[in-house]
Amino acid sequence: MSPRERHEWEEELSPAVSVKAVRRKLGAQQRFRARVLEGTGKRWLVELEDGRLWECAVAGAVELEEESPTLVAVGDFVECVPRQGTGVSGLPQGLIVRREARHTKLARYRRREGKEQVVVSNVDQLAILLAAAEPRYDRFLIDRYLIAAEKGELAPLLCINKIDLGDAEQIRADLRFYAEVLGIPVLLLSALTGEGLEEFRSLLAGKATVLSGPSGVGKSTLTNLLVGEEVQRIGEISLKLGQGRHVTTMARMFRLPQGGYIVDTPGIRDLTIWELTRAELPGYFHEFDDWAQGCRYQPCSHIHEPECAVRKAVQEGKLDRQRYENYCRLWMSLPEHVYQWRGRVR
Ligand SMILES: Nc1nc2c(ncn2[C@@H]2O[C@H](COP(=O)(O)OP(=O)(O)OP(=O)(O)O)[C@@H](O)[C@H]2O)c(=O)[nH]1
Ligand SMILES: [Mg+2]
Ligand SMILES: [Zn+2]
Repeated sequence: MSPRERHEWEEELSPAVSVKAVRRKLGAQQRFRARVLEGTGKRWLVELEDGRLWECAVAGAVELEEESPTLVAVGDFVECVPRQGTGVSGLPQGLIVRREARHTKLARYRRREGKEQVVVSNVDQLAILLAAAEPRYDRFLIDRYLIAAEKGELAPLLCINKIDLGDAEQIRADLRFYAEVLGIPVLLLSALTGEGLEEFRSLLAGKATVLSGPSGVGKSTLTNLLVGEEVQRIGEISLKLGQGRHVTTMARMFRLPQGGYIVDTPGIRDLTIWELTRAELPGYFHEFDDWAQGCRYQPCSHIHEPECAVRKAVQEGKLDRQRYENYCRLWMSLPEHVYQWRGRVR
């Protein structure tokens, strides 16, 4: 493509043009359905249905089956048309012209930008990956992840890596509630000794799973083991902080040898749930359901109302105290009214 032609092409696809104009320009070209594996916002690696990889830019106007503040995310199913030449990666180039609706998502609320950010879409499971130590897991984070999973329609798995550094008995007891009351698989793993890896592999087979958790817990180490290749760089634990230093900087999706996909993601510092109000919160603490009917006030926030059956059950040791404390902490942090994204995509 000559520089002159390229210039015209870019102009045609600038954000100002309409979907119709792009259709007119590209109408005759065959479209290929593909899945987004990784990307930086400007350039996306996609896998075509026949397994070919393309490096894609996003067309100035993309047909969207469903709007979202996140135009394209890892896991999205898209339609692409070919472009001439090869990209910076050396792969054939393409252009994303359409994005399908997302069936599931792992998202978070970006306070700075004031909107929801989709980290990964269309996967089946969320493996909440934490560590027995360095850094030690925090149950408050688990409880927020479970809400994110339910909102995004992802099946949660609770994985505690680095069990070689912790007391397995004590951790199992601490997390018994999740397995026994909520029925969530709890896996104790060690990428170092291989403990728990067979069970983990069997839960991942044939499914698409996103690994998410704080920096330094071993997401990339486990990804390499599961993929069977050194596809991801591993970080060192900072001695001073006892945690990782955000080695992984973007979400990347890989095929698993036993079928299915795994998505390695950057470590999170904090997880803020998107579009969640105080009034909705009790609905995510399912163990409260049976007790809540006995509260004097309906609805009851289980925080300050008199004759609250949930609080009574906590006092009597019939409900998990730590869960209730996390509920209160989360309730305090939430707005009365829901944040609503009302913008348009271009
Ligand atoms: N003792 C022990 N160390 C582990 C285990 N798994 C990973 N590590 C170490 O933990 C450190 C961080 O591992 P990474 O895989 O880079 O962690 P990450 O979760 O990908 O971190 P970010 O990319 O920053 O989010 C490395 O030094 C690993 O060697 C384990 O099971 N036991
Ligand atoms: Mg990593
Ligand atoms: Zn109550």
